[in-house]
Amino acid sequence: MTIDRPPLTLFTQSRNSAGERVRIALNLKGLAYDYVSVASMEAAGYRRINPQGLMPALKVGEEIIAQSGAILEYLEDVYSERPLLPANPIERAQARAFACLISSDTHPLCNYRVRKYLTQEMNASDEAVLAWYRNWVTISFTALEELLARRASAQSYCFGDNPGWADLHLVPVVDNARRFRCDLSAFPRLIAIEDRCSKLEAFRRARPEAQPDYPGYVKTTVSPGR
Ligand SMILES: N[C@@H](CCC(=O)N[C@@H](CS)C(=O)NCC(=O)O)C(=O)O
Repeated sequence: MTIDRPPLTLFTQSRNSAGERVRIALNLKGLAYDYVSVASMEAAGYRRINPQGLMPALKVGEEIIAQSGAILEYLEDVYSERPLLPANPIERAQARAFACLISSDTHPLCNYRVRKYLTQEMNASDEAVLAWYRNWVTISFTALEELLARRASAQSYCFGDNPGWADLHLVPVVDNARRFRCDLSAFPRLIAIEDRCSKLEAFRRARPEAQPDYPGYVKTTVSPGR
């Protein structure tokens, strides 16, 4: 069976951590794509692409896929030459579970629209919202750190010696935690992996400040990561 591989367009913006996951995946798989900044679009225009209005969305030929998890599954199915998931079924499931802890149980609680609701509708102070954010990060990172501690052998990345599914979820959430000045001192394994990933070109090219719509963006040639 021949699998169709139409051109890819990613609707995202620089500070879109779910979109950053997809940007890293595209880079790790060596896929070219067009970048469309949702910041440059009318809200109604983007809702015609993704009725939920959240980023990212991937246009594949004339079809749209929303939700970073669904986009990652699509890329993994169609561009399987450089897999992001481990080969072993148990490890695949564990890598997905690690990622879900971030994408399903952490990110939705800390998302901009949730923080905005707390402030604007619940009259929460900035300090209360910060405490809310740090609470969920600490709970999640404690579990993620323990998951890494329980691995049978030392590995360079979350699940194996190549960066993949779990790592591309980890890096943006750590970056956000730093922006909110969360105390990360209890999570040395997470930070060591995030540090290793951050030196790789695929991750560096996906960072917010490397995107053309980042405020003050300066186009530079990114040298290959170590
Ligand atoms: N579950 C969605 C989450 C998408 C999401 O929450 N995106 C955020 C940015 S990281 C967004 O569009 N936020 C806009 C807002 O909160 O108004 C996914 O994984 O794609």
